[in-house]
Amino acid sequence: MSERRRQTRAGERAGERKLLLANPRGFCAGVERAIAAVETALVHHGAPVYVRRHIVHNQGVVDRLKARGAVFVTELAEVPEGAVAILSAHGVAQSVLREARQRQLKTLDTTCPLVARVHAQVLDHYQAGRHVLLIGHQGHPEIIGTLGQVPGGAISVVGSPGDVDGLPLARNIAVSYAVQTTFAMQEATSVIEAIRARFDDVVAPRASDICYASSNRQEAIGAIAARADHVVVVGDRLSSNARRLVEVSRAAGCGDAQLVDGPDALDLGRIAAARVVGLTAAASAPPEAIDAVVARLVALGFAAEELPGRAENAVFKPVSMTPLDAVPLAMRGDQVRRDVERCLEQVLIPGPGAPARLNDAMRYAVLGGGKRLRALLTVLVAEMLGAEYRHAIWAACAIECLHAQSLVHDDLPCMDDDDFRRGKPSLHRAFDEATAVLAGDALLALSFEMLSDERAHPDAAVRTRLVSALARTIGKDGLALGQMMDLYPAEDASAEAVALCEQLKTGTLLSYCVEAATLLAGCEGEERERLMRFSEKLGLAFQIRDDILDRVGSAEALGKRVGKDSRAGRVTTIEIFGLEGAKRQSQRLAEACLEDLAQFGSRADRLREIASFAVSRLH
Ligand code: GRG
Repeated sequence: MSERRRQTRAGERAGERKLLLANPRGFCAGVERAIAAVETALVHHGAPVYVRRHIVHNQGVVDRLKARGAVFVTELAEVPEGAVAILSAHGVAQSVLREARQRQLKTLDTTCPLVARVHAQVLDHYQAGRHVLLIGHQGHPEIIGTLGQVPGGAISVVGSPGDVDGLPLARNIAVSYAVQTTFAMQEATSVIEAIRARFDDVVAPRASDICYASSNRQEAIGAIAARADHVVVVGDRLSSNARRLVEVSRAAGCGDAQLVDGPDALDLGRIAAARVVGLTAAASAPPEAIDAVVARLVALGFAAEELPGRAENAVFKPVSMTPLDAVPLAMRGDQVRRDVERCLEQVLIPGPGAPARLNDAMRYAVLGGGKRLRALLTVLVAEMLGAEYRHAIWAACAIECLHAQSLVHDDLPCMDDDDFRRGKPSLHRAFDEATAVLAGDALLALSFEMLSDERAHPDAAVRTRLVSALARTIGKDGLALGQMMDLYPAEDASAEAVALCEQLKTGTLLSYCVEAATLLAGCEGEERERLMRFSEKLGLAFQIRDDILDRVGSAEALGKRVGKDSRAGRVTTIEIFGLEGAKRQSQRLAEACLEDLAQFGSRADRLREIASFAVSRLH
């Protein structure tokens, strides 16, 4: 013990008994947000609402919410179909979200935004081909949730430097690490050091994964514990961050520390001889429990003293009361666009030492633009059928690469000769024609490479079907043929020939989105047939709308030149049926889409929205 500390302790022993109150302590923004979500849901949706597992690790909080009408369950199977199900702040595996969707629950997700950030990073690293080392406590709900973001085996959980040394992994594999948000800072540091010593290629999180609340509470009690005879941590035994505060206190030099959930749990014998007691509280400990423990200690003769600490001003957006599956299509589209963008960013990282031009051109073509309608369609059908979201996003990215390729080649002077696309110069304008040809080729190759990768689906037979179906979609009887018919139309183009050309040129890729989703979900038979019929009509309706927009749309909204079809003398549905006739035709197709979806009930509501978007869109 240092001289200064010895003197301080002596001074404190001479005076009255002190209770040093650590700051910050108690609720964090993520816990407040999760509890408020249950309270608001009880008002908004009415009791009962079902909460999967402890909303936060505190029995007092759980009991209070139970008294107000919340029903706590262990698994979603216990929740009646169609009821409100609230997922805890610790986050859940993707399989839980899938189950919620399958059972048509009205799901509210209170996952702490800082945990959600870790989920997103883990997925990024997995998609970039890295093995993830997750520093945390095996079996904790947060770890189970994070593990469930990627396939089994893609993550190893390590809790100590010894765990790292024992990993059956080669030194030269690419790894990244992530940390449980409530882990102890010092322990994490030693595990990270072991990771850096054990592997050559290590990517760290962009910022510390340990959340601000855990770090601040650990730092504050660590400083007090050094001069306290005893530390009291208010919290629940189940709470990881509470237990870390006990460990940190001991590691900081305090001889004894106890974890209590309220005043009655205090072991007074262990405090009897203490002159200086430090007190902190877990991020899930409610204020009334903390106040009651402080009051009991003050009644025992301790003089309470608030110590200064870091100010906390984190505020999270409240949990939306709109169930996950009922968020507007536009918002769902935003999420898919974001996830597609992130995934493609990972896939298109330039190779080390390779000249950047080709990769730059591919990025120019595929990143940061487009409605991502094909991606959204793939994801929505996959979700409706119960496929995994990450597989759907991966396949959706492959499809977006292929789509970008077709746009790049379509814009070339030897094809449609367009110098503007997605609101910026076409690729051959921004680079040059040879680069545009090669970037298109490389995007085409990439789409197949992605579909044959395990990240598309763990079952090789499914991957083979994904690949061969795409080959059929774009080849001599698909996209390429449609483009050929467009470039070299028959002299006497009939309505059927025009419809076939439009169907092949545009509809086939939209159909492939649906087909890919059925393959990912293992959907066969009548359901699959109905969905494929829906996709064919959707594809044709979408292309007819494209023709209409080329005639009457705005170049600004579309991000491409308009009026090209008539200038090029192309025969489209408009030339056959007139503008109004084409509009009626696309409307009829959208209505027929709804008939194909009738059997799916409310599960297909999103697809109905897509059909109506396809024929009313302005861009
Ligand atoms: C793939 C082998 C192979 C050959 C390609 C060049 C070509 C042959 C085909 C061209 C197909 C093509 C570009 C059809 C037009 C489809 C269409 C309406 C595109 C516009 O789609 P949007 O509006 O675009 O969804 P964004 O930019 O929003 O993604």
